Amino acid sequence: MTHSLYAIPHSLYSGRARSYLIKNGIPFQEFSCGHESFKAEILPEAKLATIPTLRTAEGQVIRDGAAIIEYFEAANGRPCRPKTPRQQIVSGLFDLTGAEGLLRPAMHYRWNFPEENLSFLYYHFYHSQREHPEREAKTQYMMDKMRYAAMIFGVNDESQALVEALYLDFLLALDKHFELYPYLLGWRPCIGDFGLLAPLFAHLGRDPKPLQMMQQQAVHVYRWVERMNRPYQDASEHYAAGADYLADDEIPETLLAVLSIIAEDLLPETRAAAESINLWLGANSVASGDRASRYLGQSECKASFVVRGQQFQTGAQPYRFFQLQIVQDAYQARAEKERRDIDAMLDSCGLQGLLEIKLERRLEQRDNLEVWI
Ligand SMILES: N[C@@H](CCC(=O)N[C@@H](CS)C(=O)NCC(=O)O)C(=O)O
Repeated sequence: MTHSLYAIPHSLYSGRARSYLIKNGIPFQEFSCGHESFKAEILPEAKLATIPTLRTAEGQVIRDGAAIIEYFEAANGRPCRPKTPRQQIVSGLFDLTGAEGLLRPAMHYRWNFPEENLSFLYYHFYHSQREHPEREAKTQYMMDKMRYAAMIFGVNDESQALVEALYLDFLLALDKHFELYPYLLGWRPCIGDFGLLAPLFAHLGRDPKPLQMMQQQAVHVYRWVERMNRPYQDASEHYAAGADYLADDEIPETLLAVLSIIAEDLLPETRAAAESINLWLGANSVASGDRASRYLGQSECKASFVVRGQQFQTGAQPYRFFQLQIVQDAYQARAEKERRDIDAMLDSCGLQGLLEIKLERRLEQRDNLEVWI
């Protein structure tokens, strides 16, 4: 019953799925996307050459980190989805933040510090391919492609200082939280922990420049990153550790403080991205089942917004709304009183209105692709 996870150590989204498998005791073996079976056997079913992609022990191919997690969650009684209303929403918001909201600092701290990072990155990009005549050229091509991605997410000479200031505020606030609790919602990880780990492991908690920052300025966050890659609770510094999520649907003040910082760019960026994609949907005839391209933001859909007086322009990605939809559906499924409690919590951390931002069309994952419905 061993599953095969196609992933590489320095891949952002791989860290999320890998950690889920480790924490849930799901046996797997990891293969590089450079492995010959990836192109020959996996790609025809995965449709896109992205990682993580899983081949289950039964032979089913699942592309996308969220879909891999959903596969096991649905099969096993949703062990990592908190049951209570506010905790369930907060878990979803951190999943969204990890998958989409922290790409700017992740890309910035990876690509804009070549002196510290370049040889480390070169090793990983080179070794994610097998031996072949164009290996060196392909390594440079892949590195250039990803370097360019940093700009698509809105990092440039003018915005860099603010990207750094926002990240540092976020990191220090998260550090205060993990000083009290080993996981976001208490004593065990939820879906939000796995999502948040995506940028905080492969990029911000592993590349030399941001790793040093994390170790020197946010040791509790560093420990959480470490712990998220270990099968046991790994919280020995918490001498009165519990075993479950916090009781009574509690969201600690320290976590609300983190969400307040996240809100500063998550909210205006999501609003601007929705406007841009909705304009595109209005101007293009999109049939039900058509693919929602992950490259829309690279050319056609841009989001312009201001954070702390700094203008940003970023690519507007449909995937953000696929993740947001999950949180919105969870909210809608709640009773009215519970929705009011959730609203009050979101208001208290500057996220009011986030759950009302919608695209004109819903998104769904079908046959390993995101499609418009
Ligand atoms: N929505 C996908 C995104 C996966 C993704 O973009 N993975 C990156 C590596 S971290 C990748 O494979 N990039 C290669 C490409 O886009 O061609 C997920 O969450 O798994």
